[in-house]
Amino acid sequence: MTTPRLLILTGAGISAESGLGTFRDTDGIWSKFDWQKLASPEGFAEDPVAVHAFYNARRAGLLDAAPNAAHTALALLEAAWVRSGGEFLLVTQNIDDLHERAGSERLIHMHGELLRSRCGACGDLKPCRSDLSIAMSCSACGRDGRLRPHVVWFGEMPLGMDEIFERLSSVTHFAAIGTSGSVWPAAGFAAEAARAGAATWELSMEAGESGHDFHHAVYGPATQTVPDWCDRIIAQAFSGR
Ligand code: BJW
Repeated sequence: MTTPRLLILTGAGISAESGLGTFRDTDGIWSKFDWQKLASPEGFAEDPVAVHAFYNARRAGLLDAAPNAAHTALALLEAAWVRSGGEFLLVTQNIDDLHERAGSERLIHMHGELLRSRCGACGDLKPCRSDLSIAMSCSACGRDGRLRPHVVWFGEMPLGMDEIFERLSSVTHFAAIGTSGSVWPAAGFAAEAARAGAATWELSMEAGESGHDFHHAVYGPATQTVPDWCDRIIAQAFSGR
């Protein structure tokens, strides 16, 4: 019998009810801030002070936030899925740590992590829970002014792509939760999973840009839809085993 292999992709919508902003909703982050200035290597080169201020404010907001029922349901699903003999991977586009705080363990942050800094000169990664500034030096290489948030900006290569595409080539179940499907390469994951023969679900407030790649859709706030969906998917995947 085939081993059930589940890959879940999450986006900003799963953390919306924890008080963290989404990007492309009407009042989303990109309606108030210019991504070209704040989320691109060119923007950082031009005005690092503005970029640090943007991420420092979001880091402070994250430290005040807490995981919600959807994060918790995914952590419980992972534990149950693995205990039942299945393979599980959670890929998040989010730079927050709410999945970890809820208990998720098999997790890739494909767009990086807000609570880490990276040295643009030597690549050194460090935990980071307070403000970054251009006045700081790297404790590994000593260079001044090169620390940046460990996040993936437009035009940069997302993280963990080899493992993600390898897993997508053999998944049996795929779900995208709280993402608009407008940013690549994540926007292509559902089609990739469907090509591998997986059953695919979209859980969001409304159909995203890659809505046609999903076999099933569940619309509504993640804290309401995700816990129920987790119960259903595990019962379905392991029934009769
Ligand atoms: C709820 C809810 C609730 C609300 N419950 N749901 C032209 C064509 C195609 C591609 C390109 C192109 N030009 C450039 C590109 C590539 C580019 C790209 O995709 N651009 C598009 C915008 C066109 N991509 C890149 O540059 C990426 N790198 C890359 O492609 O490298 C080359 C490569 C080649 C081959 C293989 C691999 C790589 C890098 C992308 C980096 C994205 N960075 C950001 C910022 C990160 C740091 C930060 O947080 O500041 O990542 S942008 C932003 O968007 C952030 C997010 O992770 C990402 C996705 O957003 P997400 O999560 O989907 O949020 P929203 O707001 O869009 O959607 C929220 C959803 O939730 C909505 O649907 C709501 O309805 C729903 N929702 N409340 C459930 N309560």
